[in-house]
Amino acid sequence: MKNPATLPRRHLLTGSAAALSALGLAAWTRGAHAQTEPAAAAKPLPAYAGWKNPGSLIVHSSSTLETRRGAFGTGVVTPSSQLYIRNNLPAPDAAIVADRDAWSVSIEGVKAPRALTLAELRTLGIETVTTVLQCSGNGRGFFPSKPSGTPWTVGAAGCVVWSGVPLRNVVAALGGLAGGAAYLTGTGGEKLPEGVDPLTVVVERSVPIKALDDAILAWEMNGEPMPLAHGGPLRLIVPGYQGVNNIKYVKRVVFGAEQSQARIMSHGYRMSPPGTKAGPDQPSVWEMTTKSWINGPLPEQGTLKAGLVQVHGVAFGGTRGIKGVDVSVDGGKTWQAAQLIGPDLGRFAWRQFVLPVRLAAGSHALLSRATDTAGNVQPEQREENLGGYNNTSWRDHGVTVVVA
Ligand SMILES: Nc1nc2c(c(=O)[nH]1)N[C@H]1C(S)=C(S)[C@@H](COP(=O)(O)O)O[C@H]1N2
Ligand SMILES: [Mo]
Repeated sequence: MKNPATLPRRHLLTGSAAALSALGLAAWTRGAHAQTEPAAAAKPLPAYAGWKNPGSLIVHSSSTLETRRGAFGTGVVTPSSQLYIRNNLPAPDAAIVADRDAWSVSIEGVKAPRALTLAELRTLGIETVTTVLQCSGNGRGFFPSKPSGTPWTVGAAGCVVWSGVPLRNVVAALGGLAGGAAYLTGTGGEKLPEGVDPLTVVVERSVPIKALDDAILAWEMNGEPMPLAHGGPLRLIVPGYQGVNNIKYVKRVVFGAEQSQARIMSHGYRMSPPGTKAGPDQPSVWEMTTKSWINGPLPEQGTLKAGLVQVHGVAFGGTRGIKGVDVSVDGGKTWQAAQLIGPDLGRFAWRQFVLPVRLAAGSHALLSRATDTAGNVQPEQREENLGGYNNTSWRDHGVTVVVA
């Protein structure tokens, strides 16, 4: 990938997200599996993700790859080769994963602040947690208002197993919190373009301090060393929180009284109602809320044979587990309870569900509606907002199949 620092100043002066994604787009390189791609004018995988399975992914740009709905399958864990990618800045050079143990993260806002290497972190504890990683813009493609940003439908999400050290162990090893901490802030280790105010481009996010109970500094993903494309060597995982809060290549963690002043925190990723301006007074995208969708059968399978069909999909509740999922095969007129299929990998993971139904010839609108363990029911309508964030509408996520 081209180093942004070497790019013409003309681009850098704007410092806008559009200019940066233009930089990413210029960096197309043919991925390892590109030859096996269907003849369609699909964009090839970018080099840093060349190891992914191109048939399972929609390549929107070199920094936005979406899992195909039909690729989710019915196992709980999303294979790394099929997991979506979202980078706000070009991914760092692979040199940062050459010596993983040498990576260091500075911890501030504790009694004895200092930098720790990954080798040291490995001595402080190990925990494994399965979480839904979902971009807050997942489902943006269903907004009729066409908000700017990637028009993801359902595939900017996956269910992933992370291993690392609980952040609270690290805090304890450094003498405990210094006091007055209301937020936990993580900073990404990307090289920032020169000639722009770092605060306008740095990926730095704050979450409420209660997230410290579950947060981990992870060096493994789905049983392998954290891939560079997903934040290796080290990633901050905040279980149950929207994707952007899970900082890749994390190089700094601060416990403090204030939220980050970075633009991605103060103005980006805010739930701003139509007619307002995005800004610090609007709610930030933090905990995910209850959501589900159907992954099969799908219209792209063509006309289905009349008879028994297994309607299946995924459901999750952010920081809460799933109590149940109802499925409708008549556009929401009537609902039936689906079965949750195992294994249950905990409250931050998604559950797969299935409803066996007999479908007669005709067109059938299939819908799913999840309820979490706190009794929150997935809503029918999306919450309109400027950024197209947090679309959990069951109506939007339905599919229509034709049976003959
Ligand atoms: N350092 C860093 N962390 C980041 C980002 C980024 O651009 N840089 N993107 C965020 C966003 S918006 C999302 S949705 C997730 C995407 O994670 P993935 O690419 O591993 O799927 O990472 C988050 N963490
Ligand atoms: Mo995201």
